[in-house]
Amino acid sequence: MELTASQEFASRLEYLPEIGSTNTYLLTQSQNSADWPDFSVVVTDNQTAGRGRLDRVWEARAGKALAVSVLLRPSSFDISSFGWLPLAAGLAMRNAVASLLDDAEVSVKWPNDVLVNGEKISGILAEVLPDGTAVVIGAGLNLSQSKDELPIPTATSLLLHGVTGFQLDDILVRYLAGLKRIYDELLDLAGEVENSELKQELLSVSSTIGSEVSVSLPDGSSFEGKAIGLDPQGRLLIAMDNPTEIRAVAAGDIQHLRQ
Ligand code: BT5
Repeated sequence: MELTASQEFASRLEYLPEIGSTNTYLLTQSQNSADWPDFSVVVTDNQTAGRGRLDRVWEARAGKALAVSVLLRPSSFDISSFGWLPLAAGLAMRNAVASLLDDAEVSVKWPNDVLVNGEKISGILAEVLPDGTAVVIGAGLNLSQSKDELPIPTATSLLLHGVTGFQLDDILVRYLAGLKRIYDELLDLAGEVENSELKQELLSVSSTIGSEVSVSLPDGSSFEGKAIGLDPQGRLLIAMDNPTEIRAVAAGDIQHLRQ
């Protein structure tokens, strides 16, 4: 597979014709190994055992979806700011998708589902290496599945929005170039995103901020409120009915109730 344009942005780029999970592969390979520098990339168009957040499954058809994982070893900030990395990836994927579509609303649902006209086209899974110094950011993007080849009714693909005849390299380079630009900004900010233009950019593409939401936490509990912003670690801030109470959510699922 020719990935000449994408190669420019990766310190190391490995294309795998078939793999269970690009995240699992990169996590395993890069542990205790200097062979995988910052911004190493693993990519496939045939991921057979893709993983979602909270042990869910990410489904992909052979040759019809992109799976890409990027190893990030931030030099200027530590794990306390790692929450920004998956948000950065969501923004990069949102911009990549938006650059391919003319007439569609492309947004990010917190933390990092990319939605086209409200339907999910991409999901992102961030996993920290056991030593806490690096993160693998995996992104799945639906390319050419038809509606009945997608796992849920509210999923969509680039093909379903009229994008045809594309090369994997063309799609991948849009994502990697965007992620590199945003990651470099994060490095310059040393993870201090509060008061930055990057934070404004993240807020501007979010369909969650400003919405009434239902939040389901990993422990099974849930509550409702209004999503009002991001805290200094990238957690979602929810204003509760009680005007003095604001909750910060680090991990969980969001359902949009109404704008
Ligand atoms: C995600 O999880 O959306 C993160 C998906 C990350 C996949 C990438 S691919 C490269 C890397 N390697 C991996 O093994 N994983 C990463 P979550 O927010 O938990 O959403 C999962 C849910 O999305 C599932 O329970 C389904 O409802 C739905 N889903 C599964 N496959 C989908 C698809 N192809 N398109 C849209 N929705 C899907």
